[in-house]
Amino acid sequence: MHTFSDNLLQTLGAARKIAVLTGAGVSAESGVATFRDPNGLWAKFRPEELASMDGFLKNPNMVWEWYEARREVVDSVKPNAGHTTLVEMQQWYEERGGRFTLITQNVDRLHQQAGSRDVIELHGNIIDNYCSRCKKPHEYRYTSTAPSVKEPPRCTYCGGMIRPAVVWFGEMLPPDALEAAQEAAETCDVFFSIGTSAEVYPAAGLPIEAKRAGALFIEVNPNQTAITRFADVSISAPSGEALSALFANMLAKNTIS
Ligand code: BJW
Ligand code: ZN
Repeated sequence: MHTFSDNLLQTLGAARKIAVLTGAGVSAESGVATFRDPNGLWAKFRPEELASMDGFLKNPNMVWEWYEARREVVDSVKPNAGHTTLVEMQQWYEERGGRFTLITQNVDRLHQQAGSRDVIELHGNIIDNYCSRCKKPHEYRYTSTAPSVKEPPRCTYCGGMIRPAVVWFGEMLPPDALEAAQEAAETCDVFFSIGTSAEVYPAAGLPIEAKRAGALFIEVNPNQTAITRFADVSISAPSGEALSALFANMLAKNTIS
């Protein structure tokens, strides 16, 4: 059982603008592997080999199959207490005229599946696909009932290879998403960084920008990260457990008194 200071629970109750950055750790309790943990997705391959245009062009079938395997996992899992608590928090703050911005690096759409609204996706999603050459969207979608596709489908317009609609290393983040995330970071009262190693930029810069602009910076992660030393409050526990306990305590504190 976690104990949270009265001061923290009061600050959360009084906050008007909340911004939250999530990473792969939030989906860990649903059974989706993270990237950089010891048994994570990159334990066997170097990130650039799988998550870059160069890697895709060198090894299209391997990269495509890696995404298909991850789609199979994502298709079969459910949001966990971390996802659902973030939905409840959004409702609670918005009902009181506050602002709650959920910014995610995750590509699994579990936040949306849980019911979070207006989620800012910094790194795209693993569901959609588009042509790596002419950039037109492609209708291919993974389905558990169809036989798995072993190589990238071809574009109906130009014959180019179809790729997942994620953001790879060396690629720009969607400009609108990044701008909205930066605006939320710069104007929030409280910024949460949850389940991310904070190794990948520009996402990893958001908590620091928020803190510099005066926000309280809360990190939720069972392990130390690249930015733990900057956190005002560090909650060292899995996010499903930690967020449900934190929110329940916050509600108790702010309804009784
Ligand atoms: C738990 C838990 C539980 C476990 N509960 N927690 C500035 C400085 C240096 C480099 C750069 C820079 N700016 C840009 C760069 C280059 C690069 C970069 O950042 N490189 C770094 C590695 C140094 N960035 C980019 O290329 C970005 N683009 C860009 O900047 O464009 C402009 C530009 C273009 C060209 C040149 C220069 C600039 C794009 C980044 C795209 C990242 N894409 C990926 C792959 C997506 C596709 C896919 O899914 O396959 O996104 S990389 C991968 O990492 C994925 C994730 O979203 C991202 C972050 O990972 P995350 O979520 O933090 O996961 P993990 O595994 O790292 O951490 C999990 C955490 O969970 C751990 O801390 C655990 O402890 C914790 N955990 N269980 C809570 N139960
Ligand atoms: Zn094309």
